[in-house]
Amino acid sequence: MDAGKVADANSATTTVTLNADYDLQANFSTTLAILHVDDDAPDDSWPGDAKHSDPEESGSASHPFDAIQEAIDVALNGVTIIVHMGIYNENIDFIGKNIVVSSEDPDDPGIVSNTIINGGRLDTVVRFARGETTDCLLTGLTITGGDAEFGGGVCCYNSSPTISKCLISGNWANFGGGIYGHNAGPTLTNCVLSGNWAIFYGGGVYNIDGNGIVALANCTLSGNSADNGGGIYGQNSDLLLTDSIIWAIMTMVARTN
Ligand SMILES: [Ca+2]
Ligand SMILES: [Ca+2]
Ligand SMILES: [Ca+2]
Repeated sequence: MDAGKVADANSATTTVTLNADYDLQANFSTTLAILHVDDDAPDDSWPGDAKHSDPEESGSASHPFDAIQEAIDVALNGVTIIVHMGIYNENIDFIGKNIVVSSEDPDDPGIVSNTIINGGRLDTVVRFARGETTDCLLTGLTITGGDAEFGGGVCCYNSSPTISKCLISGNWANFGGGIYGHNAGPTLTNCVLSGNWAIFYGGGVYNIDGNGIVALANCTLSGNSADNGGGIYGQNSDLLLTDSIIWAIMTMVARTN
């Protein structure tokens, strides 16, 4: 039985009658086209701690969520999530949604460097692993504090998101300190990847078995390091570099097998 098929999406309430024991799962989505996330909104009882929230939080401008993942979870495709300045201690997953997650102004470096997702060395900071397309956009945030086997800062698996105007810095991994792609074709424009580190391959970027072209345009990679491919390591993948700079502690290795 699929309760979603009997529910009226336009109704505030719905009734489901069960004639046996079932596990019920209800997925709630918002009707807002723009969602706001702010870690210190006026009605948030505990700024900086997403466990204690504004009781009326809805993602509206006046009652924003205090965690980015909360907004992603209720967003429909095409929604824009505005992340207001602050530090968000999260490991987020776009869960297949083609949405925009943006800081207040991706063109303002001061805002970008002060709108931070810190993965707390717990996992990948930002994950795209359910078929996100180029319509899925992450823009104007700082991604740091990642620590994972694959992709400390960003992990793209079976997906081709767009990442623009982000600072991806200080992330660790076994493979792909800054960004890891597998069967993926992410597009990076106007990004800075610095100070990321991988134990084995791809301090800045590691891409294996690419699906489409990994494209970097107007990006700067500096001070990334790894045993192999400090800047970028590609294996069985195509890389398109345009107007980008790679410098400091890097070796570029491309291998096809
Ligand atoms: Ca704020
Ligand atoms: Ca809070
Ligand atoms: Ca909350």
